[in-house]
Amino acid sequence: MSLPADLLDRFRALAGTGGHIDAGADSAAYETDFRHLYQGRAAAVLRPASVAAVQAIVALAASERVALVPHGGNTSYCGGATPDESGREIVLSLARLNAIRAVDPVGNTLTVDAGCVLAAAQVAAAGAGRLLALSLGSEGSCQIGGNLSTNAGGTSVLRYGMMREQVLGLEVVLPDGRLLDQLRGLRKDNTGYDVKQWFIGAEGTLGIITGACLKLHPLPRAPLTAMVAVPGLAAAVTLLGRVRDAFGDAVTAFEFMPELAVTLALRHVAGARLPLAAAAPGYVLVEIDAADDAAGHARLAAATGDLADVAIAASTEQAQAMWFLREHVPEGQSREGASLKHDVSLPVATLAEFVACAEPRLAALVPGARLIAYGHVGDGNLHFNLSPAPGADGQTLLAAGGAVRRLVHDLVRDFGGSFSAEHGIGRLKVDELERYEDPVALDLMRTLKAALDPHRIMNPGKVLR
Ligand code: 2HG
Ligand code: ZN
Repeated sequence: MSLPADLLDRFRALAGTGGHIDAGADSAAYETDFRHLYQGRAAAVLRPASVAAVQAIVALAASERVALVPHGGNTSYCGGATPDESGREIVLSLARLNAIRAVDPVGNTLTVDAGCVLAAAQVAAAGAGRLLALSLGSEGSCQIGGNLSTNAGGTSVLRYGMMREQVLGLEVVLPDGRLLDQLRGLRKDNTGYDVKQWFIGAEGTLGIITGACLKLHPLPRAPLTAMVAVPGLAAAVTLLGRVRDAFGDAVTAFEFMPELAVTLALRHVAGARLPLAAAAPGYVLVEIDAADDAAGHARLAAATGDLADVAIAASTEQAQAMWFLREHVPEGQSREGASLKHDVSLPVATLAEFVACAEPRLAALVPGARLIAYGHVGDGNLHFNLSPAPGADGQTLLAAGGAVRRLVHDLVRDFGGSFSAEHGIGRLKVDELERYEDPVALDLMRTLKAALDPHRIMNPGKVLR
């Protein structure tokens, strides 16, 4: 049963002209996540074009107890923006709220609507000679509101931190329709509890972010981008230490890919190519600020030592090609067939030991399955993914998904790590949060949820049950 027709009419009127999509063929894209883990059904999709319209919609939803599912670029790995199967939830897309509100190159801030696509925000910052320091494979479609709501990570966390660290001010529509207006670019503002933090990483369960004031940084100058062949993950971690000894905080990215990750990208993604002389058990993609000169190259050569196969990008195009390969690892794996994904973080020094412990246990549970543990090694974050054995039926692997997840996440807990490094909880990891989160922290989360959203209209079933 959907919502009563007259109620839907009232919502549509609030969304304004061109501001709604009725349930049906056109709403399909909003009813499934991009991994196709979930197939929901929406009562309607609303696309308001002003903050006032978002407020009015939320106020009506609160009085009529209608659940809202905030929706950005739909790139969640955890089903965070997908409605449930009831047909009674309204998807609220922020896509039409996509203005660049202001760029301030003196205060080094960028103020944007939540529906602004990340790449557009990056371009606006670059236009003012500044860097917006969030970089993701999905930056051409993900939106700032989603980046904030999931506290997105990506490939420059090592230097600049996650999305939370880019935020100076926020504007949020609360679950009763009021507006929290903290859209300031102040670097210092010690006025009691920092309430805007509650909404970052809350995945739309406490309110709807409509605008943000973000930090800008100087544009990187003469970045050195290089790919280094390594014998494995342990060698990559050793190299990380050496590169950081040599260059300190100028290391902006340090990504690891095992051979299979690269093989699948090369196999399935047109335009992907390996810039090195030969295949190797693993590869590191490293980026270092202000190091693309003779002295920087010499220091990198000293840091890489015996690792002979090193390619330094000689042009922006070559650097982009290295990033293209890295960013298409997920596509290579998904085109290979079914996959199981885990997004874990661990103390960096234990990464290789963790994988060595997990591998034989996984081999016993899912014989022949291929491990692709890759990603943001500089941040201690591995995408600990599995693909079926060559030629094997993906269904067998997927059927073992629950047992594999338990094995991996229990081991992560034993190593003092996190089962969700950067992708968030969404709907996918609600059970995991209950199982692994500190009970006191969980209690605080539930207390906050009950206080801010007593009618549970904001993205129900995500993060908390
Ligand atoms: C990445 O780092 C994304 O490319 C995708 O976070 C991770 O494949 C994945 O699970
Ligand atoms: Zn990632």
